This record gives sequence, structure tokens and C-alpha cells, in this order.
Amino acid sequence: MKIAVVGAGAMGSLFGAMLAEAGNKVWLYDVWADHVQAVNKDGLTIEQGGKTRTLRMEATTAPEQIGQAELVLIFVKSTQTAAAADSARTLAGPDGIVLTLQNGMGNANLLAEGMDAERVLAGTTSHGATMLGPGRIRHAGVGATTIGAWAATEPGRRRAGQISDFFTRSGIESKSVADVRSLLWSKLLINIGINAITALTAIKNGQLLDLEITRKLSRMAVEEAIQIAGKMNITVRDDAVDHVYAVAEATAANRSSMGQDVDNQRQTEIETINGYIVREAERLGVPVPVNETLTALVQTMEYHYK
Ligand code: KPL
Repeated sequence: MKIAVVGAGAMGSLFGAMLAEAGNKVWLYDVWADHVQAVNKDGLTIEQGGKTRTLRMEATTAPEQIGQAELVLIFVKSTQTAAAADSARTLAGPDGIVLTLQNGMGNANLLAEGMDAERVLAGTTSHGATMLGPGRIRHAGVGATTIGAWAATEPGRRRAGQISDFFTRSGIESKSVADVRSLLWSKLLINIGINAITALTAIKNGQLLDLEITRKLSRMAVEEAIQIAGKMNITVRDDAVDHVYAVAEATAANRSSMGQDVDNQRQTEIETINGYIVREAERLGVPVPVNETLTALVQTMEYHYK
């Protein structure tokens, strides 16, 4: 299959590499010229479990070089989705499928604007990856990938099933679900409970569990979000808080993606994670002081980057 990955940071490069290793024709597209040049010159180097492998891949800063792709995978930061949507539509052409596995809320909606929504799929992944530098990533954790159709129609569901089967055949263990909105909320709750707290306190995911005060902060942020989900008629799992703790444990050695963003003084996804809860809560007239505080503190950090 011909695949274009839009946003070749750690996760985009990882998925591109795994799909290329399975024999697919993969292009990485990113605006980060140093990374693109390094991949084209020396290949993509992947560190995993103490071993290193290097894969020849094609990368570009110019999406028109790619032509049309059968599958367009979106991995830009959720703050960049609106800008990436145009490229995604062009790359997918009249028949291609667009799949977002990004963090945060609002991505699938933006991608579905202006294209056939039945060709937009959304999902989540628990693979962990870290950018080590231009042309180098670490595959920090292997986990499940789940995909659903953004338009809850028969053709949409069929495509979600086809792509999840294709991923599994390509060595990326995946399944498809009928209720993609609940799936995205489940991931949102994980990011709400882990990302801002680890970003603000410079700790790794697992260290969030070391103290009752950080466990409590995480629980309070997640419980506020669950209240908003209820008002929006979204079904979330009963054990959502325990699930967040379990993910923190499973990814104990990882620095969250928001943690990596603040470490590198990059714009974070706070607006589409805790900030999304703040906006929805405001609309619904429900107080969410913990999410409001976490959002304000991360935004303050971003404002004062050097
Ligand atoms: O999705 C993640 C992120 O960092 O954005 C988790 C699951 C928290 C792993 O670090």
C-alpha cells in the first residue's frame, strides 16, 4: 500500500517505519528539514530495547513530491491539524483514506471538513516513541492500536475494519471499534490525567504514582472530565481513573509527549487536552478548576519559553 505520513515526529516516524518494514511504500512528510534530510541521507535509526536498526525511507518537506496515497496517516501535533488538513485532502485524492492517531480532541472533525467524512478514520495508540534527534527515534513502548470510523456508517465501519486488519498484518497489533468517540475520550482521559502534571513537574509518567498528592491531582482532573463526558452523553469506562494509573505504570519510564514538548520548548497540545475540557465546561456551565489551573500553568510555561 502507498502510505503518506503527515507529521514525522517520533510517533509518525515510528508508524512509518513499522509500515515500511512490512513492505509498504511509505513517505514521511514533515516541515522539520533537518529530520527529513537526515532520513534521506542516512535512513531512520530506531532504538528499541537496547538494539538499534536503520531503515532506508523516503522523506520530504514538499507533499506534492509524494503524489496520491492510498492511506494518509496524520501524526502532527493536534495544534497543527487544521494546517495539515489541506495536505491530507490533497494526498488522499478522491479515494484515499485519512487516519488520525493523534492525541487531543477535534482532529477528526477538522480532517472531515471538506472531504468525504466516510473516508476519515480516527483512533488511538499506546505505542510510545521519543525523538532523539534528526533521523533518530526510540521505540519506548509497544501497545495496542484501536481504530474506528468517524462517520458511523457502514462504509466507514468497513474501512476501519480493513485498515485495522491491514495494520495487524503489517505487524502493528490493531482492532476496530464501533464507538470511536468513546475510544477518543478514553485516550483523552489518559492524557488529562498524565500529560500536564508530568509536563509541569518534570517527572516521568511512572513517578506520578509515587506520591498521593500527584495521584490525587490526576484523579481530580480525570473526574472533572468524566463529569463533562456525562453531560455530553459520552460513555466512558467505569474504571477510568484506575486505567489512567495503569497506563502511567505501563509507560513508567516514558516522559509524556507534553513533557517532551516543554523540555524542548515546543508548543504543547494543552489546548486540545485539558483546554478542551475547560472550553466544553464553560459551554455547559460546569466548574472544572483543576483542568483550568493545569491549562493556565502549561500556557504560562509556553509563554515564557526562552
Ligand atoms: O499518550 C501519551 C502521551 O504521552 O501523550 C501517554 C499514553 C501518556 C504516554 O506517554
